[in-house]
Amino acid sequence: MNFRRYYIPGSAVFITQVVQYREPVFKDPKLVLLLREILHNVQQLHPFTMLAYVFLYDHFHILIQPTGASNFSQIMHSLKPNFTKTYKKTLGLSKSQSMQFWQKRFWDHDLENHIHYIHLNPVKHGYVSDPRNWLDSSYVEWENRGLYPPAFSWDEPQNTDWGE
Ligand code: NI
Repeated sequence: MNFRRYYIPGSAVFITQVVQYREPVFKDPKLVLLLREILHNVQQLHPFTMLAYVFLYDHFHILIQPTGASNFSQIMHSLKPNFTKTYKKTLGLSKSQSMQFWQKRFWDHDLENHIHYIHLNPVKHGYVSDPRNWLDSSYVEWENRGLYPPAFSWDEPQNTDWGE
């Protein structure tokens, strides 16, 4: 794939990453925690600001803004194998045992206004009817910043075929 398609240095990038075979592995809160930790570690190596995120059972969406020399493809190519390596370790598997944890590709969109899409995603996938009730997202943080007025209408954004 061509990572340079729409890439503008320093601009926010919307990324969707799906687990291989859509296994709902992130029903396990320990694995959500592990994903958060690995993201944090990757952030030390490849600085970025996490503008919005949501972790679902078999995929995640993040909106990140690289702030250093690394671009989003370097960030993802650090995140995916690092997560898999650590996950294998927790399972007691050796390094040589192969595991395809994530789907090979990820979707990226060099657009900035995807925060609503991210926060609405648990509703879209039928897990909750109110995005506030999905705790593994940045919804409440953005609500506290005043992004969402009390009568915010949760209509599905139009023209958003962004992968998942
Ligand atoms: Ni989704």
